[in-house]
Amino acid sequence: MADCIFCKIVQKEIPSQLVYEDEQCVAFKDLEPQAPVHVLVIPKKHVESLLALTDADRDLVAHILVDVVPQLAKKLGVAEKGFRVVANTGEEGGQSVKHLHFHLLGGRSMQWPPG
Ligand code: DGP
Repeated sequence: MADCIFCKIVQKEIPSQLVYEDEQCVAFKDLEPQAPVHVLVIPKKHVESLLALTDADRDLVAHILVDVVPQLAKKLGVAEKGFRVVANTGEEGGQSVKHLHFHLLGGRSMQWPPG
């Protein structure tokens, strides 16, 4: 999508610190890290949010959550102690970039409830 900053990251039109890439998704370091490990895992395809997913996206979401996130958590060294995956959705959910993304946060103890 033309004006989407994450689509531009996918297309390598703007730089990012990529930590993972395959045919369906990429992961890169968050520009404003909230934890020692903070990466964003996003589909290459533009999907606005969780609410915009359709039946056709089941394999894509499963790929991200079943295959990629656990593998990345291990690779980034947070699997053993634990980590958090967050998909902020919509205005009150705190979503600032309207391209579906899963925050993978780790390397410190997380608090609950979130702010
Ligand atoms: P959210 O607030 O859930 O929509 O998270 C968006 C995140 O994206 C936020 O933590 C900051 C990050 N971010 C925004 N723009 C860029 C960018 O250009 N590059 C990178 N690496 N991260 C970005």
